[in-house]
Amino acid sequence: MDGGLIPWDEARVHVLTHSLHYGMAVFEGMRCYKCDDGRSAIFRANEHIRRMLDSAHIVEMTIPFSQEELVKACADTVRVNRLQECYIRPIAFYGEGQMGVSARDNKVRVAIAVWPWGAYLGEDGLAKGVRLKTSSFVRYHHNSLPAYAKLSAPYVNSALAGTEARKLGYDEALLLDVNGFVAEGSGENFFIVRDGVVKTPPVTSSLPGITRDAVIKILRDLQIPVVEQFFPRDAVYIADEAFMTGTAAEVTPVRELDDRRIGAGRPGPITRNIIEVFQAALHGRDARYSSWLHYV
Ligand code: PPE
Repeated sequence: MDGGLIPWDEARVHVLTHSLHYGMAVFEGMRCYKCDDGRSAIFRANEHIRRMLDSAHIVEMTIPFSQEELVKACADTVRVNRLQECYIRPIAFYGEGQMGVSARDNKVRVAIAVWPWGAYLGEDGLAKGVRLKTSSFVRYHHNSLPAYAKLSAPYVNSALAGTEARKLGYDEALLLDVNGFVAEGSGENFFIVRDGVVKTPPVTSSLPGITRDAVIKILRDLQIPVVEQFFPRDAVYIADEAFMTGTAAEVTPVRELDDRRIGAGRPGPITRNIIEVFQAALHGRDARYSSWLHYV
């Protein structure tokens, strides 16, 4: 925290921490995996930290550490906690001092926490596919909140959608954008497959996911056509396959939207193919993707 390693219980902040009140914080989520050779590696650490610095730049927050220092600090935090596999959460936020929405002179604090985190949408969902509900909450327009910045405040939109879907008995929400096109899940990007072509919405009302980017690269390497295109919810109803991507969710198959079965109602061949290659990449089994691994 703020450049030093401190015990978990001492990682505290004041109640007047500015970002706690107004949501102006930038963060990341990464995963560290135990590779087949026994070493642990953070997946695409540099890309995640670059996005964190981009997020800070978008909201004019100055993070007092370089990309290199932040990547090293993430690896150090994993190492001292002796975790072979874990989730990594770096966050930069304004500390206490001035109050008021636009106060910007407070110290920028930076913390990195690590902990073991299992299947985001459940082991069952990962194996058999999850059930989604189109959300009554619309994904915010990029002129209201920047789409490319991973900020804390917009997660209220995600939390409202995610909680609503779970209360209704579904595994996760699917949010539409202000034009009514499919945007993303509360914490995942979204893809469909029909007639062998994979489609995902362009990132205007969704996070430019690093897992999304990895999956697009894998699809191109598999010579499976993939296009970025807007589509309405009914395109999902009639899709052959659908899946979600994210650091926490990895590649999670989707078996239903709004009670309509998608394809055969179980993970389809293209989804399974992607999962296999993605898992090989994460665990250092595929040399094509070795540059994605940052060994701790
Ligand atoms: N969209 C949203 C809204 C999102 O939160 C994430 C990640 C993604 C897309 C996928 O991005 P990427 O991880 O770079 O592939 N969500 C993170 C937070 C989850 C949480 O509940 O906290 C994550 O997966 O780590």
